[in-house]
Amino acid sequence: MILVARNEEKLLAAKKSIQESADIDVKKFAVDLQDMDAIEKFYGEVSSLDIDIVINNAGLALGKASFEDYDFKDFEGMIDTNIKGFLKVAQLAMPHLKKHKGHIVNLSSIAGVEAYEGGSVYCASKAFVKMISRNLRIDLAGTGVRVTDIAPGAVETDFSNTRFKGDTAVAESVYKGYAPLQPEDIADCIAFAVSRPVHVNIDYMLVMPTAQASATRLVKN
Ligand code: 8X3
Repeated sequence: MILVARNEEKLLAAKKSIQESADIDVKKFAVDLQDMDAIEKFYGEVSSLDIDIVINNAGLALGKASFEDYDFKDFEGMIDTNIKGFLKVAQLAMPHLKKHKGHIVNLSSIAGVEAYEGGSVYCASKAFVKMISRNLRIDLAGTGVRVTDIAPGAVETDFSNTRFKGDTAVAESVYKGYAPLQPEDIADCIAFAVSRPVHVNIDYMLVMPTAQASATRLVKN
């Protein structure tokens, strides 16, 4: 298993935790997915390894202002990770995936199918992920490579801390008053998709907390 993220300490913790429950070799690479050269370097370093499944998970929301007032740097940050980094990871994975009849799992969002106030570029970037996933299915037809797009609703992660830039009160309020999804719930969906028999391709999964019925319809107590 190859772990890729920016934070060396978190990578080390994840590696340790995985190796406590599974007897597998875990390699870790500290890579900023906004850095296209760093992604190329990473793929160069793992070129001799057999990569058969890619979980293309990096993505973030920055801010939630109205379009007119949005900090353009935040637009760029989302585009750099959610679109450019996402594309680079996917494109450089192709030779590996074709060689092994592998599987790429892209993480989009409910935001990729529903617009909401303040969502502008975040929503558009997730619609991008959704459409590229559809296109990959078409382009890869006949290669044996599988493509899955998993679109989560509200998942309790660092997502809102990042979006609201350390305003913990606002960030925490996003997940209060109902049971949000946990990262493990989405990991279960990924595990389901990649463990189907090779003739089965799960194209798309939209997964929300039971208390969430749409991007903006959340029932809180
Ligand atoms: C994250 C979920 O509700 O901000 O993709 O769109 S939401």
